Amino acid sequence: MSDTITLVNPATGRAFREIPRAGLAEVDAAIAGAVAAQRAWAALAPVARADALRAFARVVEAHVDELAALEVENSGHPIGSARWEASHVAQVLNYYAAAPERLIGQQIPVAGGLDVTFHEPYGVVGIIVPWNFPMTIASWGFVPALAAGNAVVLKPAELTPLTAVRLGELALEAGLPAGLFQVVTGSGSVVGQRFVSHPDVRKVVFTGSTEVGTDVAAGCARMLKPVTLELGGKSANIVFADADLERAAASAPGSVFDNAGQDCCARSRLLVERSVYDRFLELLEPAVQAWRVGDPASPDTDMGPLISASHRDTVAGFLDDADVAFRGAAPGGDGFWFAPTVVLASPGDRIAQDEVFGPVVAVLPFDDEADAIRLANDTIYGLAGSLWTENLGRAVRVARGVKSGVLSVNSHSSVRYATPFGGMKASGLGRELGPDAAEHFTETKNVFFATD
Ligand code: TXE
Repeated sequence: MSDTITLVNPATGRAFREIPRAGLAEVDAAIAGAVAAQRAWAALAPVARADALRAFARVVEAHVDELAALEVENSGHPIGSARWEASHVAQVLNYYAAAPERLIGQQIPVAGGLDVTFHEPYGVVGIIVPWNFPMTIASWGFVPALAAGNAVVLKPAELTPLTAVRLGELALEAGLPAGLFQVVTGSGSVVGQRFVSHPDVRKVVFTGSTEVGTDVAAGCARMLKPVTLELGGKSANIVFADADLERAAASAPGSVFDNAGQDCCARSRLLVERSVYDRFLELLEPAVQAWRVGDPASPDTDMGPLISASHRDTVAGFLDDADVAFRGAAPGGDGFWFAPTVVLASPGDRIAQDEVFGPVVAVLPFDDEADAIRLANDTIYGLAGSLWTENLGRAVRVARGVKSGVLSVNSHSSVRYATPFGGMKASGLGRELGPDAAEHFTETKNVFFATD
């Protein structure tokens, strides 16, 4: 295996940078440094850790444009999205900067003494990040982990390491102690696996494919190591006949084509009540045509290229036997472009079951509320979903009936740092973000003080 990784700009297809591919010795050295740094970090006063995270947030805020430009070049994200992602990292830091002073245990009434609980950090946390949202997904792990008193070693995806590497440098610039937050670039089978097998990494957070995530969980089980998994999705966007159809159609392209569909929350199945199915497709077509695919550096762009040539081949393979209703436009040239595509599907079709991770939506009709819930639940996944209706009772019933971790009524919101995020079924284990995330990076210790 080469000792470097070649980075390619997905909008041009051209290689632009080599980065190191760490070997086992380097990973082990990073973990050893993290063990030492964690002891000192956990011993700091809570307010000192809070101040350090706030300082880190301010440095990230000052580098939003630089981080965004790196993501445009490395990942092909549209500049507007990339700026949002970089700002989001600063917001996550600000939000969890409150956590060190609020990791409040309990005082439990017992006979003969005083009983209290403490939220103890695990020690070193290993975080494995995919290529689709390199900055934001990294921050959902490393920020609450640090806030809870842990050290972090983080492995970005081979294809998209640049923003994570820069965040590691910015942490040092902000005054975080050396060794506390380290970014190690390399392959999943070496660096990622070492997080699983190394006894000093006491918790693993993995975001990526369901297949690899299952192996990571099995490896962590052998080490009795807790693991958080954020995996694939095949989320449904359910449109009832009583919905505001114009609004639902106008927002549908963004719900699945954002980030070129390379989003675990992509609403890649569009379930439409049969009585408005034809009308809805008529409204959807102009919205898809208006979706602007092009140069990610342009502020007018809605969607950039796919991440790699091989991923484009995989996405294209889904159209081999598909019934394409209509497509949007995409540029030609050497980038990994793919036009947004709307496919008519039946429930058992591969396009209606498997995660495409590209700008392809499968449209399926349903007959009534019960049928909509049944179809929405008819995949192995359960990450996100949306439903559109003006009927409040129906909104409540369907939101409770769909087995997904994150649902949204009359909108497509999935991620807010203040609310919990994560999947059911094959979409994952555990939750990130929200008020409790820092606690998820601690274990409870119970201490009894005898008074008699
Ligand atoms: O994911 P992998 P890939 C889905 C999506 C995509 C497919 C493949 O359908 O097309 O997965 O993407 C590290 N031990 N999603 O190949 O391989 C790897 O280096 C430890 C959906 O990129 O799962 C990278 O850092 N780590 C998903 C991370 O795991 C290992 C987001 C993810 O890589 C490892 C990404 C190993 N044995 C992909 N092998 C979503 N829904 O958000 C690899 N890695």
